Formats: sequence, C-alpha cells, structure tokens
Amino acid sequence: MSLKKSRREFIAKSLFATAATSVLIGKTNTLFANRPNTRPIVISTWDHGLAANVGAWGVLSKGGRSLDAVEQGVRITESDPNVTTVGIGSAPDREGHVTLDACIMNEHGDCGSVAAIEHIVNPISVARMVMEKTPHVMLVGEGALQFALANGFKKEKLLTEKAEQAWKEWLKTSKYKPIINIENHDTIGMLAMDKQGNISGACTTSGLSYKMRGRVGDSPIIGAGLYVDNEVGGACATGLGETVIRQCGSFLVVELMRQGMDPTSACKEAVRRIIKHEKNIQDLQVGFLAINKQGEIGSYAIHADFNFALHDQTDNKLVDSDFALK
Ligand code: SD4
Repeated sequence: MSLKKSRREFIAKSLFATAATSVLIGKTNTLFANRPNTRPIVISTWDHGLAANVGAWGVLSKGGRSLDAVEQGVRITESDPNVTTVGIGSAPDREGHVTLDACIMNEHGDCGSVAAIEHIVNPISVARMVMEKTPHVMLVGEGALQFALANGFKKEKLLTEKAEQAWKEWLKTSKYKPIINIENHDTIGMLAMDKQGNISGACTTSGLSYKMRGRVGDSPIIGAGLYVDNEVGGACATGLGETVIRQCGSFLVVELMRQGMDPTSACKEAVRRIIKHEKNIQDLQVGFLAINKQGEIGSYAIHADFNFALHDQTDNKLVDSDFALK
C-alpha cells in the first residue's frame, strides 16, 4: 500500500470515528456533514460543472428551489458551443446528426426526460416541460422535437463548424468503437440541495461521439443517469451509458444510501458491481456522484481523472474523485 493511500485511509478512519468534521480527505472527496452552512449546495460532473454551478448558485443563494437551480445550471453547459459533449456544439452521431439526451427530477419524485432530440439547444428545459405539462415521463426523437416546438422552443442548428470538421476527420477512419474517455464524453450531471433541504437533479448530454444513429445512453433514463429521492438523496452518472443502464446505476446508489451507506461508499459499491460485470473494464470509464439528505457528498469512478465541481457557501471548486483501478 502506498504511503499516500495508507495515510488517507488512516485519516478516513479517524474521521469516521469523530464523524462530525467538514473536510476533504485528500482526493477521496467525502465531505462530512453535521456542519453549519451545509445548505444550499450544488455539485456537478467534470470541469464544465464550475460554470454550471455558478448558474445554479444564482438560484440557490436567493433561497430558490433546487429544481430551478439544476435547470439553470446545466442550461449554461448546454448553451456553450465550446463544450462538445452537451447541447449546441456537440459531436454528432456517425451520420452527422446532433442528437441530445436529458432528464430532470424534483424533490417530489416527479421526473421528465427527452432522448435523441434534435435541433434544441436546451433539452433539459424540454425534459422539465415533459414532467410538468404532460402525463408522461419520456419523449423521444421526432415527437420530442414536435413537443418542444409546440411549446415555444426554437429550432436551431446544433452542429457547429468545428464539430462538423472533427466529425469529417473521424469519417476518414470511422472506427466505431464506443470507448469512453475524458476527451470526448463529458456529460453534465448536477445535484442540488436548496436552503429548504430539498434535493433535485439534472443530467444532459450528447452521449457517445459518433454513436450509432438512434443510440441512447443512460443520461435520460431515470434511475440510470440520474435518480433523486428527497428522503434519502440523489445520484448521477457519467461514462459509458450501457454499463450504467445495466446496473440501474443512480437508483442503486440512492438505494444503498437508503440502507445506511455514506455517499462515497454507495458510489464505490455501484462501481464494484460494474467492474464485476464488465469484461473490458480497461476500456471503459464510469463515474458516480451523490449527495445525501445531510448534505454529505461522495463520488467514485472506475479509472482516474473523473472530477466534479462543488459549490457551497464558501467556494466553487473542482474535486478529484477517488477511483478503483489504481
Ligand atoms: C452516455 N453517459 O451517453 C453518457 C456519456 C457520458 O461523460 O456520460 N459521458 O453514455
């Protein structure tokens, strides 16, 4: 065992013993609650979470609802053409169509989702409208687009010149190998707890770059890419969606927290199940992020380099996640 690791484990154990301190433990990122000013708080996946958190904080700091916070937060990422994995500017599917997946869940357990929607910059807001204005949870493809247009969303060109050029470059070899790595697959999943202690979550992505037409990942699937139970906590996922779907990843994390696990341990157990099931684990990345009702947060990934952004009353910062394959 490395010195760094044994020290980390020693500190972790001591902190479990006192269990009342708010500290980031090295890179293991369990943030202990039972501290003043835990609320509000927002966490979101990857570096682009920093900017998204600022959007969410605009709502949370004014005493706003966590549902509004997560919607406003991830809209920032969706609207940024320089983020090539979410919203406008995303990499297209192998046929050149940008198709987006998103879902949202509120503190009452209501949820809405769109999958494989085209031409809409902010699918998260369409997902919210599906939740609030229809008796359904999920709309897909052409029907989702029709619903969005009928509700005032504008039809836009999502394929930017830069993304089109990169796709044409890919076409020259066009290897269809849906391997997740941090260069080309960075979904944003966001979880927020507002001043009232209510938790909501959002998840939005373009999915795998150059994916097969019609392919949908975990991100718009309630229980896979995102799950919230306001009595327990919330979780979201990033990485290879197929494997997250197979384990009902985010639902699993929340259920494990319901049984008493802290967020990091719950994420770790979900990762363990994926590793147990998948054969080509070297080639795939998955990261989970979670928050519980006490405002404790945790994360865990298969491989290195998964990180998340954490905004609380004192800071908005990036935290490196611990991971399994060292
Ligand atoms: C998917 N889970 O479509 C998404 C991709 C992702 O970070 O999360 N990338 O499979």
